[in-house]
Amino acid sequence: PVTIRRQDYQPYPFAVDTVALAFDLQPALTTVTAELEVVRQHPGDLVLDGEDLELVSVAVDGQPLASHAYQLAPTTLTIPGLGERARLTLVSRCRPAENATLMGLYVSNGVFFTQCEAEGFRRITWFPDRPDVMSRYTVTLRAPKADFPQLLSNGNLIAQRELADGRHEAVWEDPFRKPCYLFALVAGKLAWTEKRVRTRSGRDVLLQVYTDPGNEGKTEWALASLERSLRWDETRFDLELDLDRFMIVAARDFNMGAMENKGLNIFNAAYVLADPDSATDANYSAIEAVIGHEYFHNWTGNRVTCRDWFQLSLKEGLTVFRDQEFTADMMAAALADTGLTGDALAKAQASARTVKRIDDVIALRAAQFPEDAGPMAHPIRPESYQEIGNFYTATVYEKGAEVIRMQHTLLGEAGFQRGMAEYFRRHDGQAVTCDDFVDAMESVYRAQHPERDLTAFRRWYRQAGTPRVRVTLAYDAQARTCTVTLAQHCAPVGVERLAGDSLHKAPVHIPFKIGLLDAQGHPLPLRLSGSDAAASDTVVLELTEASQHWVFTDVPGHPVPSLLRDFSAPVIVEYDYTDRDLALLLAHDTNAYARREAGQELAARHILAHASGATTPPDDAQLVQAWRAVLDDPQVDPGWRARALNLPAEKVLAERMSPIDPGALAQARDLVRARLGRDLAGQWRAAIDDNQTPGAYSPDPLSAGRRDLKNLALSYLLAGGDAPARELAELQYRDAGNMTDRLAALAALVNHAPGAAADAALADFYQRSRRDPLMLDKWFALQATARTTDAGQVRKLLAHSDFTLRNPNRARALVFQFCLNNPRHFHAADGAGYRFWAEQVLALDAFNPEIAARLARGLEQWTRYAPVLRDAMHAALERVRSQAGLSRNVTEIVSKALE
Ligand code: HT7
Ligand code: ZN
Repeated sequence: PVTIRRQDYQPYPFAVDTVALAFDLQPALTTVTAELEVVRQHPGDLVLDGEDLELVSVAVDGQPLASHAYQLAPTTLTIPGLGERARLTLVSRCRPAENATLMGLYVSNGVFFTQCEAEGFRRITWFPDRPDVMSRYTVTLRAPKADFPQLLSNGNLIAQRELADGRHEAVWEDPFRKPCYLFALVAGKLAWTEKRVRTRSGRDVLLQVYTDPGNEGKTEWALASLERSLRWDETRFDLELDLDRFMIVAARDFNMGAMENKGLNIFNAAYVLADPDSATDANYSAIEAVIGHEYFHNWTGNRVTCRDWFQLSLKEGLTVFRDQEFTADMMAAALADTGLTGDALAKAQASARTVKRIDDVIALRAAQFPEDAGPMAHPIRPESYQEIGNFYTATVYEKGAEVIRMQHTLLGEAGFQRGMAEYFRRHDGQAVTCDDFVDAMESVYRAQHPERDLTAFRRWYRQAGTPRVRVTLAYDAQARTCTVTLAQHCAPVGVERLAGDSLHKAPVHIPFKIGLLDAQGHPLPLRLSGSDAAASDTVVLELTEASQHWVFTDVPGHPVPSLLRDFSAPVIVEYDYTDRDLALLLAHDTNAYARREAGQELAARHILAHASGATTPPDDAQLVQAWRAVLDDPQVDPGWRARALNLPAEKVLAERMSPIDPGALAQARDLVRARLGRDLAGQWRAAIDDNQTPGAYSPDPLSAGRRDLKNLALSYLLAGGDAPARELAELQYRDAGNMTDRLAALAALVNHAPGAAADAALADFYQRSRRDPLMLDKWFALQATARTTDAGQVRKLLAHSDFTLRNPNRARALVFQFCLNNPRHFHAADGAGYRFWAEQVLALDAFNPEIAARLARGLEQWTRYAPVLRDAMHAALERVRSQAGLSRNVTEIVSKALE
């Protein structure tokens, strides 16, 4: 496979000013006529990309070209000898109904959809398929009206007419220049809901959400989320919708979450459709986040796009940061409608923001930290790739968002918004680089701090790996000072290891938020020696060198530090806390993020000690006591409490185990959970009683937090073997007024009380789900991750009449959930899980390489496991690698894993 390198970027020799596309849509064979106005910018041939296309004809300025006047290779069409300007007409054919890759033009449930990012447009027509070629598009769609009554594309509908033979035509014009990856069309039978709203500047715009007929009743939340997104971008970022019409269409078959095509977002139906009976609190929240994310791309991604795909984090990291902030603001805003006022409201809002931050960090640590330590490790701006589809990663997205968040921390909200305004002032309408973004931010940062710059900060874009920050405290009782030293280090990761000693990683700029507590847990006012800033209980230390120290004055006794508050940087902190320190922080830290973190560290120590089979097992009474204190604290809100009392995920714990022994880890976690369940049974019961949410369902964070806590309590009780709790779970399953409670009760029964009642509930859930694919996905996923489901049982589910590997959501629900989220059985010592994995990777790769490659990543950490598992994983990886005709996507993943 060819490796593409960032440093090899060359501008395209031509601008493509206008693109006129005409589609004769037929599922079996669609004809596309593309007319391109090209203008020379640099010397060179015109090379167009194309994949799985049948070329019908080529003409230049209306004159057909004979076949010897161009060169047709498997994936390129070269037209040499063009002058300054030319009008190209290219006619090609593709086969949408046969297209199972779900890239380019495809048919799902009888509806035509497109997916062009990253390189799908080349499956629709011959074109320079790269983001720095930006053009104005006019699109004509023709199709039989009875089967395809709605014909949608980007921008504004400018004409519609009936044609002969029952066909009709629609013409769309997008007023904005765009790269081809933002092109979209949808054609089919669709139902929709809509709302007209007025933008801040007084323009009336139409918001629409389309879905398969019969499901329009489930689009209310999506439409409301879209309107909230529009308002939020106006108020927080001063960015207004630039179109007259903004459409979202739900697709049942979709490779990812959603796609931000200009004015015509296409979404995985899982991120559009919701009602209380079929969607959980997590679904509601994810829908709002993804709708926000795609909407925010309209500016960060579409108005200003990427010069090349190495710059992907320019739009993705920034847009994830924006969607995270949107969700936090929406959670805070929703609390204002729950009857809370004054201080109580302010406290609940602060807590909701922390809960959001905790959830984002949990996701980062579970997915990105392992990625950053494995064979696919890459900087947020990768240096090379073989297949760009493999680089839509947690690093580019979530670590990318952390890198933006750090700039926000360094500049402050007002400074960051000034930087954003400067970025748009400089680059609106352009395809740019990550450096261009940091340049805009740096212009503000330097104005704020003339003696500083972002030189060290820029290294976050070039260096892979998670830095470790070692913290040491030196207390001087006589001088009443406490010296805090921070030292950073980042080990070589991924391909860097091949460079050995020659690799030098320079220090990065780390905003490190810190507080100090006294021995009773009170916050200490912080005064930094040499600074005239007023004392405060939190400061951000800016670490830019390998090691630096800061002296705090007037410190009355040896403090307990509260470190990396709010997770102010994507790093791993090393500090020698005692268990008592951790219990103190969990009981008293005023920073709710760091407070929870202390409890998680304490729990991790207990679980890891059990998993290591230590000769003197830890005394879990101490952990029980710390958990009891949180349960008994009347001050804290239920959503935070649920996050604080949940045990660290196995994936996160595995990062700290060497070699990883998933069986021992699962057992140890079970043991600790059962102990907490038993010893705190009274508290868990009280938590259930106190956190009922009667009345109409609302996904607001207070109600959702109560359900989180109540359902966590239920699972602890069942895990502890509490007999009456089984009945409680059965009743909750039967009487639940919403999907969150019903699914939680079912999960608790299946996982902690398997038997006739659990089986009956599972069967009942299946009956309720039969006509709703998203509910069926939940039914499959719950079983795929169950404590009792091994590879044999998954195979049985694979044969179920409702299972199909062709639908990505269904494949993710069963196959991915088992391989990625059921470590206990996936890593069975007999290797059955790995053999299953290899079969499924190969089966998927035969028709959908993007999805296959995501599953292929399931074994990339193989070298870190205990020897028996490692050997079996190695064999499975070799089996996949040796398959003839393997896609470029899967080849890149397995060969890097085996390197
Ligand atoms: N920008 C979108 C990326 C995307 C995608 C990439 C590869 C294959 C299929 C895809 N569907 C969507 C999603 C986003 O980040 O908003
Ligand atoms: Zn995105």
